[in-house]
Amino acid sequence: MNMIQTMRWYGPNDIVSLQDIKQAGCSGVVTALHQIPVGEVWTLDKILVRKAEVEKYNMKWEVVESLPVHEDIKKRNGNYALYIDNYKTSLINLAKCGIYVVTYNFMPVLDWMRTDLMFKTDTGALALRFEKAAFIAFDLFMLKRPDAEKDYSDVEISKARKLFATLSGTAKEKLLSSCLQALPGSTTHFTTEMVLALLEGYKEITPEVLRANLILFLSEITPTADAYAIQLAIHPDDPPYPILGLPRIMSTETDVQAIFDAVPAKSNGLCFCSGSFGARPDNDLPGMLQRLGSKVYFLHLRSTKRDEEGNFYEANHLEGDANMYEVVKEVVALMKNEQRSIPMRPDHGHQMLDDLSKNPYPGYSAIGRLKGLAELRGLEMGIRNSLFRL
Ligand code: CS2
Ligand code: MN
Repeated sequence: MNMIQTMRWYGPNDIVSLQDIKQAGCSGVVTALHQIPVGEVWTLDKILVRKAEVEKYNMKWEVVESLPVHEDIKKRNGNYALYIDNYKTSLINLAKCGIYVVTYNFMPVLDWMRTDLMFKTDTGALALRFEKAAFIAFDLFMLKRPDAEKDYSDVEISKARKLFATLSGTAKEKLLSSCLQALPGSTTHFTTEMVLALLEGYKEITPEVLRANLILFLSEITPTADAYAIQLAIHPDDPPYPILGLPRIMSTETDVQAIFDAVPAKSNGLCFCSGSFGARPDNDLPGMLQRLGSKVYFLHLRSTKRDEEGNFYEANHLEGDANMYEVVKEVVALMKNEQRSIPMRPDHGHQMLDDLSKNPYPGYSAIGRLKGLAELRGLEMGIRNSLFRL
């Protein structure tokens, strides 16, 4: 039982080709039909076209990431009933095409948030970084979210103000464009007006309401998912705490357990992202794998380097604060105990070497991910051999 090695491919417009992914040693690909607007049905013909593209390179479309959840479902208003029906139809269509692992998230408005998409590490390679003071400066002085200052301490506000005063015009533009980066796989940006309007829609949605809406959504789709052997894999919040006053409900082990308890269907599972969970010091990554392992249907492996103030950057895959040796050891034990292979992908990678002159999707350049994948593959092989063969 091995980790099934995959990389994310953003489709025909991705500057990283299927050939590149094949050469990185992947047997499978993680992709999505990014061209279909959120909420619409993924039709059989469109799924089959994408599947055939992948199979031309002798790889399998292993995981869907993401089948996005419409904001109306998260808020449970507007056209949510139609979007849930559409979601079920898309799941059925995917299963009919032999694609069974489906990743999604329940983060309101935004997916992951970073303040710097080109943070220079000590080697000159570029990483994604979240700097708390910069984020607060964005929130208070650029987005100008109403009442935002209530969410921060005086010390935090004065730090953000000082930092903002030192930023050049270009640095301010960079900060704004990093924070307004739209969803992964899209090249468009939000505007501050758009974000403010979207935030307004969540005014009444407390974490309890959002959690209840997720539970209702799962109660509605899991009978279909179970009937078609689909494995749903929810991705944790990134960063794993509330931002911009939005509720976040998938940040800790307790959060995950609450959803598993409320909807015990087999199809209700987790995308274990060591990078997202690991940005919080109170998340015990190996322990989470021990306790939640049988529900882990997909793995995102990466590590972040945190500091006491809540800043973090994405470290090399085997470095940073996540103990990747322990994490992979738990995964190897889990796969052995349950006699199943779990798909994994290196989540993000540094922009380095020849990729520095290219313009990849943030976090998704070829060489940095190839390096991460190669290291993780070696780590897994070493652990497996030392545990089970020697
Ligand atoms: C991913 C997430 O790009 C990334 O960092 O880990 O954005 C993930 O694709 C989604 O949250 C899953 O729905
Ligand atoms: Mn992830």
